[in-house]
Amino acid sequence: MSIDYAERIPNNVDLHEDRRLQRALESWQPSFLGWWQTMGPTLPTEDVYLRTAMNVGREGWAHFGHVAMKDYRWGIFLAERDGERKISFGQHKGEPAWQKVPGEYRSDLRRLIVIQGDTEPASVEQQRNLGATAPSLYDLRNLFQVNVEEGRHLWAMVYLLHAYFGRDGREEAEALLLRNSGSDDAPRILGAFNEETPDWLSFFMFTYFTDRDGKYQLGTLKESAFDPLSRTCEFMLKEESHHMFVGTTGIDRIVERTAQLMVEHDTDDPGPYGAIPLSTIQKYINFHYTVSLDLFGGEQSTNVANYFTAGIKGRWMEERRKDDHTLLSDSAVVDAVEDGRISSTEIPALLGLNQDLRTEYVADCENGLTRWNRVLEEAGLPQRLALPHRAFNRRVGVFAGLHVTPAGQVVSKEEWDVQAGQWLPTDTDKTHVRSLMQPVYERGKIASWIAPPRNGINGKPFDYDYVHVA
Ligand code: BYC
Repeated sequence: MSIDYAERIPNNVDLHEDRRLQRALESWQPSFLGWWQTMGPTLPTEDVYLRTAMNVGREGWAHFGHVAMKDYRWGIFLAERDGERKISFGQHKGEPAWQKVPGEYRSDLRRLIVIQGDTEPASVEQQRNLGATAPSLYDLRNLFQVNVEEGRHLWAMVYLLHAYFGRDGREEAEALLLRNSGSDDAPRILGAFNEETPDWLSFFMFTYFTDRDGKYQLGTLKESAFDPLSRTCEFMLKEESHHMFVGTTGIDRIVERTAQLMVEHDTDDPGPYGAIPLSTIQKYINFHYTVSLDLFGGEQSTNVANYFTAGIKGRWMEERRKDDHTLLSDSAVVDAVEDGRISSTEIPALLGLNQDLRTEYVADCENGLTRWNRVLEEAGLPQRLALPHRAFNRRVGVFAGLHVTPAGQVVSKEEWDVQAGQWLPTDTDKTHVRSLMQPVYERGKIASWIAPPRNGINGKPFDYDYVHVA
């Protein structure tokens, strides 16, 4: 399954054997490159130490080297095909996985692929100006690595649209480059992808919380009966883990630096010493976690029940679940709101699958909090960070419209409005964070508000020339 780099579009799907498809994708390629030039990273660079996929096998799949970003070889890489693969859930359980799109599921599958595809370029757009304020060359390189791979993930979805959905697939592929994050006229589809990522604290929170939604959604699409989608997602997940590593260790290093300055100056407010106060970090957690919870859709969803029954979207770790994988007679308890109070209700399990996935995600998010609190504990500090209640600050699902504190108490709108500034980043918090965002492009140097990483990339030291800024 090695990748053919002699082709104009690197791929491991024998693209040259289907001239029509190859031509269609080659005609989309300039649109993609045009989008990258106008909506991609704004900082001019000569080259960046990037990894490029070489094969999709388990070990040593990537090559590292300095590359001019516009010459990055975006391509189409699917995980290896298992010719024996069977559908593992839903009404087609036990049947061979589909190599083509069944007519009756065409529009649902296209919708899921378009939603997934839409998030990828959206995140590049959100992050496009961050290069101007990078805390180190190491971090700058990681930002660009994330950006080029999100670009590749767009290619992954565009390949599926072109190869399996005919003319409307090609139209959707064009439209993916026409919607833009935060645009009034043509915004991105999901809420979190229209929010700003104006500073590096937001970037690390985004890669921790929002990329992690990506991990879970891709994990469910990897279970799909539509085999090309499954294989695409399997390889995307491999790339995705670096993005979450960037988020996790980015926040580790911010908390470490904050704790260090709090101890050194014996203060709760290390802001004047060039750090980000814990209270601000907590507010950013509150914001990014809750907008990411919205990405799981409603607690009760007929869409998700239909996707599961059809076999097009499974559950996280479907094959490890100890049930019949059809869920026809199972029930689940999901969140509800009754007379303005948070409660729960029992519903058919199929309708509750968005919350099933959200629950897996929440448990995973907790791991970060444990890590960051360990950093505080090791510094001898009594403060702790926490995830807010899942009903706090929600716009999608049963909690939308309810006013709930981070501790989970329902309050009036007036009370919520008075206190919101203690829970979510205020203009003052954002201004302080932005004031710290001074670029550091010198090898081996780092900004005041973040600790250096423990290790460099691919065995290189921290002071390696990861990026040559133009
Ligand atoms: N914003 O039945 P419901 C990633 C709509 S991130 C706006 O509860 P469903 C990445 C919904 O469309 C992963 N609208 O929703 C991360 C529906 O509309 P219709 C991206 C929303 O369909 C970082 C209505 O509300 N992938 O990869 O069960 C960097 C009723 O909703 C939202 C996916 O999301 C929202 N947040 O679940 C780069 C996977 N939520 O039908 C990349 C594909 C719901 O009434 N998507 N609505 O017009 C899906 O599986 C599902 O569409 C969703 C929603 C989970 C998003």
